[in-house]
Amino acid sequence: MTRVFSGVKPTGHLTLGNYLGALRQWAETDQHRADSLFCVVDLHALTVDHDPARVRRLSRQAATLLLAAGLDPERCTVFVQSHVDEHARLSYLLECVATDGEMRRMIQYKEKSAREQVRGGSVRLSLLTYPALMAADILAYDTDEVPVGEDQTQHVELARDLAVRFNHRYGQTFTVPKATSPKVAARVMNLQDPTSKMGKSDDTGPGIVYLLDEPEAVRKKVMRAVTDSGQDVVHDRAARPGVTNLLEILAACAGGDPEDLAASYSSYGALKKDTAEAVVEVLRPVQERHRELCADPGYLEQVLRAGAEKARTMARPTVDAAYRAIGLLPA
Ligand code: AQP
Repeated sequence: MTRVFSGVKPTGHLTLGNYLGALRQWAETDQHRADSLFCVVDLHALTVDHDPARVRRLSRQAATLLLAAGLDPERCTVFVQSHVDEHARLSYLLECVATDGEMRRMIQYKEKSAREQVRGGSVRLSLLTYPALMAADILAYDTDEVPVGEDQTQHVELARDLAVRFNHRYGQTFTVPKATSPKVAARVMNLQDPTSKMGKSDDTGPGIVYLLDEPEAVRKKVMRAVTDSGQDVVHDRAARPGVTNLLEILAACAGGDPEDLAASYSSYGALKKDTAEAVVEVLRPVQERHRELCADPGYLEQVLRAGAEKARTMARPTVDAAYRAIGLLPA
């Protein structure tokens, strides 16, 4: 059976981008067709300036939202990365296989290190080595497929390269994974700056729809979305990024093809109104389920404990095999 692994970082409140680009596909498709694991990758949240209490709070919230989005612990394994030591153990071995150059080439490293410097902070070494930990997350589970939004495909490519290199040097150890992304909304853009990704740790609040935003807040944000000069509704990411983003969001939420939808609108106002309502409707069941889950925190604890136990059992043989293959004495 195909093995699927993916995760979400508790660096901020989860966004519509996280949902349409990743979570929804995990819940609606992946958990039904594959042996799948989904993880709150909390160690990754320590790669940038962080407040410990906030990371704890966001980790709990992200785990709750994974379940609220429809992940069923009877069908898939839901857990927290730091509860399974194998991730960190394997990450070190992969740092010994990766090169400094390939880490520095990662777009996310370039963007986030530049942002840290603008904020006057220093860049943590873990931000540079983050893709080795992400590769460990994936490779520890003999993963075949990694469903992610477009922004993460470069990191999955690197995990592939590291798996191939390790196998070639030290003998067949890892399954070589590949990234999969949804057909529409694989890259939801910021409503106020549609040339930038809608990112959960960005500062531009009005351009970001959060999964737990009230319907009125969602409507306001979508109605105030930056559109392009010109009046006609055209799907063209390069020339009309604002309108194209709305069309992609509408298509992802209400169904249909973004280019076909473009032909059915003659004004930005109507497009915004329909998009806002479609987003509100998509978020409604997630928010309802989130409320129910918050009323029973013991259930989440139980799911995460059982998930970590299962994940540990799955990861240990592969990580132990990697330790032996690379030349370390068995304990
Ligand atoms: N805007 C987006 N459009 C489509 N997919 C997206 N994803 C993130 N933003 C968008 C996908 O959501 C999954 C979980 O993301 P992550 O927690 O790994 O964080 P990220 O990819 O680094 O992006 P974020 O959410 O914006 O976080 P920050 O601001 O901390 O970088 C991934 O599959 C991702 O592709």
